[in-house]
Amino acid sequence: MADPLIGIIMGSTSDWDTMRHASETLDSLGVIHETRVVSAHRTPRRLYDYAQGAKDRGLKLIIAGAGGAAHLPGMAASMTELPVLGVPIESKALKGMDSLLSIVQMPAGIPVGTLAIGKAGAVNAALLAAAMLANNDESLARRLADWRTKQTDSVPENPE
Ligand code: RP5
Repeated sequence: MADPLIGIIMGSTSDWDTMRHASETLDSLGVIHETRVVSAHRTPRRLYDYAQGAKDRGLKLIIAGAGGAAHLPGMAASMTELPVLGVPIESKALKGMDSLLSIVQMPAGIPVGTLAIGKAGAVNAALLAAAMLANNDESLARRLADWRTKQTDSVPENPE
């Protein structure tokens, strides 16, 4: 098995129901990745070790999902030069608006590419990550083009 190119991290096991869509999308594109639970506030040492070591381990990009006061993507981005894509998890109390605003409003200097709340964000994070890697990977570029063609072909012309 080749080394993973993308790390999918999330703040809690409860985020997996959303973040599995990122993982499944990468699987469908044949992009090798790893998945980890890494909490910014419950396991700060684990976050530090993960973010600091990510580039040296060969990862090219990190997808980070978190909910509520969602520090994980921004904190991860502060400790690695790798691109970080953030997925706001739909929280119970505020439907993910808290997650979205926590992730998207990074002060200038440490960027997090923020996606939509929930499943759409998880899927699109994977597609965006694949598109970024595809700039230097012709085989992946072809697989991504095929994925998009299949999606186009799956849309019926009539609603019923
Ligand atoms: C965040 O708190 C996680 O990303 C999760 O979305 C949220 C709730 O976590 P649990 O209480 O379900 O573990 O850190």
